[in-house]
Amino acid sequence: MAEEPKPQMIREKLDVCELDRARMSLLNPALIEQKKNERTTDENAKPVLELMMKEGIETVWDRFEMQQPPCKHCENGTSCSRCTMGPCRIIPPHRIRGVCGADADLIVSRNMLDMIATGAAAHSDHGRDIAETLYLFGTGKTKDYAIADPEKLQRICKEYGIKTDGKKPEQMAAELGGAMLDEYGMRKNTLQFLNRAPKATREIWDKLGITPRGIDREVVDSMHRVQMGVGADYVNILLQGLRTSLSDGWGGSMIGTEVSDILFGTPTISMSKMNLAVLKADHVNLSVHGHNPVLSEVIVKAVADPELKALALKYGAKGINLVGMCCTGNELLMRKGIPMTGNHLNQELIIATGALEAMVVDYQCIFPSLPRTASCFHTQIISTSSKATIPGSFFFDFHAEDAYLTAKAIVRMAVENYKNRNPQRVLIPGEPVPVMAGFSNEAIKNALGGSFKPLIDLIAAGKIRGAVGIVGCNNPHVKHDSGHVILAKELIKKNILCVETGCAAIASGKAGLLRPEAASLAGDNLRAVCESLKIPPVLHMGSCVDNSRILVLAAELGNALNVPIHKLPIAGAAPEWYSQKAVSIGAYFVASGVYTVLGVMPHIAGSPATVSLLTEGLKGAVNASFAVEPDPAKAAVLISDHIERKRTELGI
Ligand code: SF4
Ligand code: MSK
Repeated sequence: MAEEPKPQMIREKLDVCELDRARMSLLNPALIEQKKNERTTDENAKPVLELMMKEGIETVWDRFEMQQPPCKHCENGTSCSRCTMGPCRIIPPHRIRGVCGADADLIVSRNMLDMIATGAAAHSDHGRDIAETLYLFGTGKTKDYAIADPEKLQRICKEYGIKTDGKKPEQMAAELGGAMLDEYGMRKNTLQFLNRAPKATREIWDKLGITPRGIDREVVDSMHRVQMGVGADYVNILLQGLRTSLSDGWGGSMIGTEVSDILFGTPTISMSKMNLAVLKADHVNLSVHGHNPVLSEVIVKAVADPELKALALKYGAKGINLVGMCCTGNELLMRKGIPMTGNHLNQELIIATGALEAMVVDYQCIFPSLPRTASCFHTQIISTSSKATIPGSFFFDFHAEDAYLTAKAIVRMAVENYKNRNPQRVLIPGEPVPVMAGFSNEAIKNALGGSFKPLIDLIAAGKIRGAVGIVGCNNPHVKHDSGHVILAKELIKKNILCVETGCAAIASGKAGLLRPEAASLAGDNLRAVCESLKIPPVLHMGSCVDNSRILVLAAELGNALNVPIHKLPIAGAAPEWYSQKAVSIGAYFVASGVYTVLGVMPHIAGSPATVSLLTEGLKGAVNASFAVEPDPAKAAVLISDHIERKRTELGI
């Protein structure tokens, strides 16, 4: 029998707590009280944040303060360090070009394209890892996965033109996985899921020359264009940004979502719990953080392993409590109902509860600081991707081929670490909030009786004025969760349905908006709809890659009404975004025809031409644009006005 793998320590175990604390100035109680309330709206997070401030344990907010004021040139996007003739900054009136001659428009647009390509690469590489797992399962290289949704496997095979008659699931999986992996290069020169978009939307892309040709191809093309001395036209560069983002939304991310559903199950509506209080004082607590469900799904099985459960009892725990964080957490919450601890700005706080035995991370949105925070507690940080090794973490080189053995080894480490917990240091604040999650498009249709027609009828009748996708991260520029929660509350009051993903959905969950009872906060008409369907007015649709579900929803509404996406009474919003991935999401929303309001200004102000193109000029190209509005209440007005305009244009 194969042995469980042993972890490798990346660099060395960090013992930096006292050193780090010595750098922090201790705050007086009044200041701690003030900062706690300024930094977050998450009531369960506040006592933990207070403890960290009292003990001088650094958090993301401290580092944010230390970084102020930011470099003005970086903030405006007008600094460039792409080559060693620089670095260069644009400082009018004299320094208006870099050494190579690049002006502010070129520098800003190249920086923007770089962000989009980085975000698209991250999402799409995640999608590739999932498609590869499907392929490995199909070709018999791993026995640790199965097909959880055979109907979807058949359906997507048909979409890809793969015959299914008489074929075993393994064969279909191998052929579909292979066909999807082909879409990363340029052998096909097109992406299958683009065909889901309404014809009129696809014609806009074709006319503009932004139909993506291959997922990797667009990312590489973008990287080529940001090299010094390639293009000098900011419009051309930004249009490539749109094309690359479309290869993410309708390509890599959509593959990630659909194949995750095939392998792990298409989400169905179910209840769970959210916030730091889902940790249990008398259990081994193990958190999964990051984005990719390929490992975490197997950890779900390993925590149920009788041998490991018995081991937990032996160490004096009542059991093993698996909890989620950020989007890996969202993947497990959506499909398995695993409780969620919190979103992006909660990741250091969960360690400071003193009740976490292990934080298992895959990739994306993981603070490099986590092992430093963990050095003040007993938590072990366990990294699992060779793309994302983190100094101070224990590393397992995770592969789908021996997934279960690795998962068991990880859970065993967490269980064995329980004895190192100091009960005096445990602070699990308050009570968890119930949440209803699992709103895949399939689940929404089921709730509506089998199709989106009732939703379309409700929108046409004005009972629901429209729908808004609220997505994206947390960012210390914004009081934690406030942008998401205020925006969602304002919109539902106006009878606008909110569909959410990522950290936005977690913010709403912690604030109680994912409970059916939250219908009482909605306008009369939306409230009546939610009450009759027994659903909340804010629907949790999944992780960051699951923004592709929002695209599919928009496409299906457009196809049903026979209109391009830009004519629908819908919008997008990212009130607290921070990540390059969020820029790619925003870009594919806009490129698909969805007006999108950002709560945080991208680093583009140094090029008025770029600002004007993104907020106005794109209307003439893709019939949608970006807006920036940091005040979520004002953003709600912008969105509501947009939705009403679209309704009038549609004659409803
Ligand atoms: Fe300066 Fe041009 Fe080099 Fe950028 S690419 S660092 S602007 S010389
Ligand atoms: S985890 S990309 S902070 S949503 Fe997807 Fe949250 Fe943004 Fe990461």
